[in-house]
Amino acid sequence: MKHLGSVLVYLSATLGTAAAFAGAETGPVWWLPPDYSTTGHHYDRLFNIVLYETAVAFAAVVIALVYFAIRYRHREGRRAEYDRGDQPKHIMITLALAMIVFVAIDMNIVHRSNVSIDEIRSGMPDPDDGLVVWVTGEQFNWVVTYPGPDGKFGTIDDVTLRNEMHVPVNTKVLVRLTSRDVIHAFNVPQLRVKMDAVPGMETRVWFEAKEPVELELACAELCGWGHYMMKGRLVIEPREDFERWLKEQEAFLLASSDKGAQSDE
Ligand SMILES: [Cu+2]
Repeated sequence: MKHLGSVLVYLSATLGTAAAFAGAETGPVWWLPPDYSTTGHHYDRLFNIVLYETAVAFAAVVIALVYFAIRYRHREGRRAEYDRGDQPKHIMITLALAMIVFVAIDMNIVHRSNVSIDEIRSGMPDPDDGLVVWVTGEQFNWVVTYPGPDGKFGTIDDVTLRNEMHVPVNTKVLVRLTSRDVIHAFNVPQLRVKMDAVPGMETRVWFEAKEPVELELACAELCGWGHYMMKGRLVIEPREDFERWLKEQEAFLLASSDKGAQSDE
């Protein structure tokens, strides 16, 4: 029984340190890609919390293991004794340790994830306001659709592009996702955005970029032999540039459909 107290103090102290450390605001870490989004810091913070807490718990376990291995090593004249570990004090130690890990690590992470997810979900723009883009995954392209001049999807003036997406900076963008064949995943690491595109249903994800930049739009779901080359260009640009670009696409579409109509005559 005499070690129970010291073991518990040791574990609560190390895990308490971990929790305090992980609670601190953490800046960008060199192994994470730069974050251009307004919500990315939530994910980075959770990533760091999980990393630090599990690292400290791992260190605590290894240090305890090495300590006991040395403390109770073989010595002349000392006999090893077999211990079934089923006495009340053993069960108490085990339960107490499990409770400390559960409360200090698991519940802490679950609580912080819920707070962050609630905050990100509550920021999701309404389809009626802000920019809405339909993105459809297909083997092996991202098909990007804008509603065109009439502002409605599914009409003749929709602007559809393959593997090219433009959005204005400092604007909430709602991405409505679906897939034509298998499950794909819309992924832009630098915006901390990842959402499955599932055939037969719509999923939604939103982001707001803080600065103009050109990024790669990846597929994060192994979707077939061409998965490796399924990528698009995501251009985040000032609002004027975005509007000019969209006008150009609409004009091009109009001109080509006019030509098509003339050649039919
Ligand atoms: Cu894919």
